[in-house]
Order: sequence, then C-alpha cells, then structure tokens
Amino acid sequence: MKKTIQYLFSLVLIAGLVSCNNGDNQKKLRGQGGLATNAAERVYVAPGEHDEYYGFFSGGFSGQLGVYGLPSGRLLKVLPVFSQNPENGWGYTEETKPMLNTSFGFVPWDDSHHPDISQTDGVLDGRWIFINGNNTPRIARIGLETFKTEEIIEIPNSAGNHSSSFITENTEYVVAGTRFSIPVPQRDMSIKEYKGNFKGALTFISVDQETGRMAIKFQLMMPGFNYDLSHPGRDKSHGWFFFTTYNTEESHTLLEVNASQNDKDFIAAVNWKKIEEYVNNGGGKMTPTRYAHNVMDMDSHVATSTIIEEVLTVDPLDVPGAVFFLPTPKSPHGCDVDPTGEYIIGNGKLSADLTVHSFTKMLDAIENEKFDGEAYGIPILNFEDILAGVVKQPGLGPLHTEFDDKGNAYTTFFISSEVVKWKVGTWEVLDRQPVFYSVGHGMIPGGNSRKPFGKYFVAMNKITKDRYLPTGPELTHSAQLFDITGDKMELLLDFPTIGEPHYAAAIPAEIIKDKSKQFYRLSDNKHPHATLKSSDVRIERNGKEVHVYMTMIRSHFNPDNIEGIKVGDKVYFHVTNLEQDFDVPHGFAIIGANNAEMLIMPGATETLVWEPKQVGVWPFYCTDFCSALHQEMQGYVRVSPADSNLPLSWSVGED
Ligand code: RUQ
Ligand code: CUA
Repeated sequence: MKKTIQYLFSLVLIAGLVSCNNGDNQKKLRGQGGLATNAAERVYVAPGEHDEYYGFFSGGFSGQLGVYGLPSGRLLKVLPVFSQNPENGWGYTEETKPMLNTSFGFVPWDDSHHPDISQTDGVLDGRWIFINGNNTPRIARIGLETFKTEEIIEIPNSAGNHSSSFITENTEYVVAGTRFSIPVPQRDMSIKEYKGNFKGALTFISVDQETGRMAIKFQLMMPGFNYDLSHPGRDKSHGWFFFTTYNTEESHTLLEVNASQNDKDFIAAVNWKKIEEYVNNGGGKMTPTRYAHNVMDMDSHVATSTIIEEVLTVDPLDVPGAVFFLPTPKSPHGCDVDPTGEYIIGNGKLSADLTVHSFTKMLDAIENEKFDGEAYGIPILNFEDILAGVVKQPGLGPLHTEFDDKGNAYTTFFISSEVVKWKVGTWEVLDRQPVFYSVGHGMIPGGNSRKPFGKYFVAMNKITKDRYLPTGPELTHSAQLFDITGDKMELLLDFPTIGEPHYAAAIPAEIIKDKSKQFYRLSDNKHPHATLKSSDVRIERNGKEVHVYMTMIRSHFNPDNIEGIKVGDKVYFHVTNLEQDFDVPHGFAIIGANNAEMLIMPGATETLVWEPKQVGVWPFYCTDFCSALHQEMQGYVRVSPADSNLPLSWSVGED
C-alpha cells in the first residue's frame, strides 16, 4: 500500500510541475493569439450561415444535452432530457411529467455523460441520439427530426450507469454498464461483505429499427467490479462489446488507495451475439425487479410511464465462450475501439504507457485457450498474447482516445493537460498539444464509428480557471476546438459549455438538417385534450377539477376571460397552439403557478396545472415574443371563494 501512496504522491507532484508548464505554454499562445494564424477565419461562421457540424455535448450534472454548432462553438439549443427545464416546461407539463418517472418515483434530475448517435453499417445515420443518466440509471433516446426526448428507460440492478450509452454498429443494441456494483437483488446486508457478493450488471437494450423503441433484452450479471466505460466492436469485431473495469480488488472503502492495488485490472470482452443467441433459444432467467419505461407518443405528445416488474438475467458462466477478461494496466478509464475494429485501447489512469490489445490475437488466444487463470470462473487471457502494442510514455493520466480517418489516434491526458496524437499500428507519438486545462474526453465527429470525419477534435476540459472573464467561484466548463487536418493539431477556438460535458457526439449537419421538423400538423394532433377549432373551446368542471380547453394564435388566447373558478380548484389548462408555421411557438404562464411556463410548438397541445389559492382576478400571458402584439397576448381568470355559486363562464372579444 505504501508504494501506491508514494506513486500517487509522485503523480500529484508531476501534475504540479506540468501545470506550471501549462502556464508558460499559455503565455506563448496568448502572445501569438489567433492573429499569428488564420484561426479566427477557420471558425468564423458568417451571420446567416450555418455550421458544418451539429455537436451534441452531454450536460453532465445538468442532466441535459447541449447542441452546439461546430466549428463556431455556438450554443444552438439546450435539449432537456433527464432534468426539468423551465425554459419550455419539460418535466413540468402534464404531458412530459411521466418521462421523469422511475421506480424511485418522480426524479427531475440526472447526471448525463455519454451521447452516441445511431448507426447503420457502422456509419452515423442521424436517426436518433442516445444518452445515459448516471445517478438514477436511465437511457434516453432523442429523435433527431424533432430534437425531442422520445423515450427513457430505467436500468434495474444498476447504479451509477456510467459505461453507457454506446451503440452497436447497426444500432441493434444500446448498452448500459453499471459503475457501482451492488447487491442483486437489493437487500439489507453489511457493506463489509461486498467482496464476492455484489454484482455488476451489463445491460443490453434492443432498439426497434422502425420506431426506435427500446426494450431490455438481457442483463449480464458480472462480478462485483466497477464497470467504467465501454465501446462496441466494429467491422471485424462487430458482435463484441468491451468494458473497462477498475476496483477488481472489490474494495468498499477509500478506493483512491484500495482500488489501485492490482497491477492490472481488466477489459471485459463480451460476445453479445453469442449471448443473444443463447437468450433467443430460451436461455437466461426471468428475475423480479422494478423499472420504469417512459414513452412519448409523438402523435399526441403525451408521455406514458409503465413499470415493468421482471428482467432477463444471464450468468456469464452459463454461456461458455462469451465473456473473457483482458488484463489492462492500472485502473483503466476509457475503453476505445479503432475504426477498423482491430484495436482495443485501455487507458490506464495510473499507468505510464497506453496498452493496445489486438482483437485478432484475442480470438486466437481464446481459440487456443491461452488463459492466465480466471476470475469468478471467467477466463483471463494472457496479457502478452493479446498485446498489439504499447504507446510509450505518452503523457500522464490518460483518459480517452478518439480516432480520425487517417489511422491516427488522439488520447487525452488529464494530469499533463494535453492531447497526444499517435499512429495506430506503429504506436509512435506524432504530436502533442496543451489544453486548458485537464481534459476529460475528446471528440472527433464520427469518432465512435467506422467512418470518422477527421477535420476537428474537440477537447472537453474539466478545469476552466482563467480562460474567460471570471464569473465568481462558479465557472462554465470549457471546450477547445482543434483543426486536425494537418500533421500538427492546431488550436482554433475556446468555447464555454453548459453543465459538464463528458463525452460528445457530432455529425455533419447535412445528414440531419433537412429532416428537421418545422411544426406539427394540426390534422395529425392526436392529443386527447386538443382544441382544434374555436367551436370546441370550452371549460368543464368535474367536482374541484376544472379543464380549460384553450387555443392560442397570434395574438390572443381563446378564451381570454374566465370566471367561475374557485379557491381550492385544480385547473388544467389544455392549450393548443393553432399556428401552422415555422418558429411561432406561444408560451403560457399564470401568476401563482407552482411549476413553470409551458412553451407550445405550432400544432401541439400542452397542459399546465394551476391551483389558485387566493380570491382575485389573476392574469395569464404569452411568454414568447411572438408578434408585434405579443404584449397584448394576455387574459384574466376570476377566482371566487371556495363556497361561491358563480357558474363557469368564458369568452373572448365580448364586452
Ligand atoms: S467520463 S472524463 Cu463520465 Cu466519460 Cu471520462
Ligand atoms: Cu404569443 Cu407572445
């Protein structure tokens, strides 16, 4: 243990030295500025012009997905996923609340890390983007025509859903791996009995190719390690999935020391095709559990949440030849597969070198049973037998590797704050560039596919410090855009990001921009409380429950005068936006509401609940500046005492 502590100390020391270097580098860079090069020109997107790529940056602890244009770094949209969003009412309206339902009840927040775009034949196809929620394990699917979260599935038997959400090359599966191992089923037991008793679930969620609907196909119940990151095999290794592990020591306390004892942890190689076949032939065990499956119906825009009470679990020992461990030095974090599918890179956070495994050698070792022991009955392959190569002393604290389309890899180094470019196959370091500061993931558009678009590399940095004007103790995170078309990477741009982007995914804009929906057709509106014509405008009372069927169009509400509401009522405003034009949303807000406004897209219906607590005449108004007469887009609700006999009445345009 002493040794480890010393080692950690030396890392910290080096980190200190390196950050001084960074300071120098930064001064140098500032001195040159963008003026020495034409960097500014290369990220300049003229007014009215469009960016070349959509970049989807995970929101981290904001729980959302940030949509940025690249190369400009302009924020285009905050797309709500796992967290309530008052900007448009996500998670506040009656239609969207079920999307945030879980087996723990309504959970209006999460920590989202890794988006991944759907693929066909290993190439980005732009149908959907998936992203994980860590804290209450969930996977979301977002449609890239509407940029709306269409589905969220909870992952049972999982905790800290981190090695997620990564997809196979035809989007057959989206995969979710547990970071924390836990007792399965959950039970009251001593934490000290962790070792040998906790389980790590790796979940394979099938995706319907027509609708995108997700369903948990099976959960592989692995030993109680921490499963950190994962990536699919591709091309020749399609059919396999790789997961980094740490804490193979199965320590339950002070992991910073105790989980760094083993010289090597593992990458778990999972032959999912083999397990799929086993499951399709009746293998696996239906196990009681509870998880929520939430679906947004895209015709009505009403979400439903269903609690599912069983899941198919698979014991890896029941499917011989499906799961192997590849020894990988020192608590690997990132687990990355190159575009050819041959090389699997484990980035050992505490290792001096980068280890690259060979898929071909792995198959050979499996076939010839060149094992080096086993862990919980799962064969461990011999390190030397599967080693493709080592990138020697590339930097300190490697985290993640991305790939371009020219056979180069780009690894991020947290401690030495740099991106290092190296050659796949020769393992030679070609270039290194400092980042400001302490980079986590890097991203190349299509970098997790068979066809990367190797023009830009974006570093997502964990520490911002002095890069922008100070904003008090709390700063946004900082991303940096590099041009990677030449031999050397060139820093072009810094841009601030919301939340904490971990991973990001980007796609050429031309693949999706023409499919982007402009408005919803009223004739397709299947909302059960839609009001499609003025003759259907009405208010109905059912005891204390009042339903207002309202419409909005430039620049009035119908009705805009409402009387007969009483203190203690629960008023549902079902509001339909009758506009049939691009970019004419209207908002609805009412004084005293305990939720948010709602922003209603043209052709859609949304519902806000209001529980008036005070007698009076209370205004409501449109929140989105929709026309020259937007300020006139308003109305009043008269609220009478609870025992009032005033009948319901409503009107618009009446004196
Ligand atoms: S993580 S900074 Cu949540 Cu992907 Cu590595
Ligand atoms: Cu409608 Cu402002």
